[in-house]
Amino acid sequence: MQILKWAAALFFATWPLLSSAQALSPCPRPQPGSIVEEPQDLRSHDGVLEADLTAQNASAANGSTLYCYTDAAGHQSPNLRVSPGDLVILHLRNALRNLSSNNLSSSNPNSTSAGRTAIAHHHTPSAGAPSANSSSGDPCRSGIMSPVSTNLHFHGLTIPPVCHQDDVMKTSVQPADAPFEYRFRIPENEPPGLYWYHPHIHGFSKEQLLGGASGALIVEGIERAKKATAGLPERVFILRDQDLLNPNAPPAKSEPVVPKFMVDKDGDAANTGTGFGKPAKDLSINYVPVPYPDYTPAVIEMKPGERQLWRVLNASAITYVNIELLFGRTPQPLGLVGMDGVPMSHGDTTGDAVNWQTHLAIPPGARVEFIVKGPEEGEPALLVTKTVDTGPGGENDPNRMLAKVVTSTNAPEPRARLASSSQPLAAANDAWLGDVTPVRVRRLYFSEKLTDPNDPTSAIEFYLTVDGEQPKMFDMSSTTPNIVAQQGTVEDWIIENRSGELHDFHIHQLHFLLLDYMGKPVHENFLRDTVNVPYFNGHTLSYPSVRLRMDFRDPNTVGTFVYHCHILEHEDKGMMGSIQVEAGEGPGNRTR
Ligand SMILES: [Cu+2]
Repeated sequence: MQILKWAAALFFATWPLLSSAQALSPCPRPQPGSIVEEPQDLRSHDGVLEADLTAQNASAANGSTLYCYTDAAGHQSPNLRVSPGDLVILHLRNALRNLSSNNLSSSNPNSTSAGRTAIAHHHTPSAGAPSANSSSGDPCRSGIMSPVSTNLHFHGLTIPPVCHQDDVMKTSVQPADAPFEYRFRIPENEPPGLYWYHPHIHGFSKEQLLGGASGALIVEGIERAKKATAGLPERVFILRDQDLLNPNAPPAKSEPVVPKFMVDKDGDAANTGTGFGKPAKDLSINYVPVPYPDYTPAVIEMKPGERQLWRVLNASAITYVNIELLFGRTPQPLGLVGMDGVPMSHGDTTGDAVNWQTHLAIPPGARVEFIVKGPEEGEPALLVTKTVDTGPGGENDPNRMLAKVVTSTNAPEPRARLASSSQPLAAANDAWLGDVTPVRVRRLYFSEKLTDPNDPTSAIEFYLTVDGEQPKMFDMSSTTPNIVAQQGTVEDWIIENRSGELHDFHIHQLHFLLLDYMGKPVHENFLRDTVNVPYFNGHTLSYPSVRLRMDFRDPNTVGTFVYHCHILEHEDKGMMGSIQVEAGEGPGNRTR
């Protein structure tokens, strides 16, 4: 009997090989259909959150590279939970390995296949190509952008764009470097909500994010801004995209339409315009993959009829989502209370306002926080994403399931619960952004160009250009910012899309107010840090555009940072610009 047990143990330990390799991987991933577990919480104590984060990678069975962060206990991509005023100290260790057999096909942006183009990876042309063992010298000045380089961007936080805080232009940590210290203070006026961290290595952002290098950062206290959330259990759901697990499978027989398979200029499955067909990427929810073609849903457990706050981050590299919660076939009301880390809405002095929606579009990089009520026991419930029209040049983001919500009175309690009563959040000191007169209007535009206009298969370049300037791929080594602005001011930026695919504008360090969408005022009473700019269909008299009021009033915006398309293969291939915000003269402004 004992021998049998031993034999069985040995058998299951070594077979199938895939599972044992998975278990040893620093970035293990659950099987499709698994229960959605939430990231571990790392909380601040006595005003300090100090943690180790190790950037890791591993080869996946399908040949792609997995990336993750692990904390000191080995937990993957933990939630960083902080309060305004807290000091954050992170020791970032680079344990990335050069998995070069994969890099040839998936990680090397210099590959000429599938429309990839050569880009500058280094600030100083004199420095040689980095190897896995090379140290950069000073990580603050390195600027090395390679598949094994890493750094951290804290998406949405208004913290200074300087080394050891939130600089991504020069900061780069190599595998041979000592652990690199991030040390910054969460501003006292940082709005409570969902932010996130991810590497920002220009040229390799897409591969690292697709591999899973991302995690949530939560600024506590949303219940102080939104009374309806007080006392609610809260959940953190991170949607990521990844290379298809079953790239050669035909669409499921249940699909009502089987559109022709086409490839776009990035080499991804092209938008079919039908809502069906092979997606450009698979999606996962908290690392549980939901693979094409069957989209076996993950499982979210909750108690029947329970109200919860769901914090959802789209950490995808290139995939748009548009989520719905269906009971049977009926979309349920989702009580939106926060967008891109900022509680909605301006003018809600009582904290009672909840913005009820039946679907929530989340571009890559964006976040939504909303109240849901669980289904009754036995009631079929599905979290799905509906198709997003990315344009004739865009990727295919079809309709698909993400997770089924399974209720039972025995469902485990969520790990975190919001405080049941709290001091209301102090009103903002600054005037509402919509009421401030902009000092100027700038016009920028997204565009794309084939390197050989006569060869539709030639490499494509991506641009984000200040109108009047020559379109150029972003050059990390350039010391001249594309835009210079003054701290203490606000500006209006009109962002046009002159290309045939959807782009996703994002700027570091600040939030903006969407004023006009496609030329029409939208009267939004909340802020964003990421916004869609619809594609040009070739027929309208003017290009599709958004008008944004950009907020440079906070002294923490002083410095040089970037704005870019958050479709990361566009950013990696040049769709980025830099802005220098010069210190203002107002009282209380720090000097640098
Ligand atoms: Cu784009």
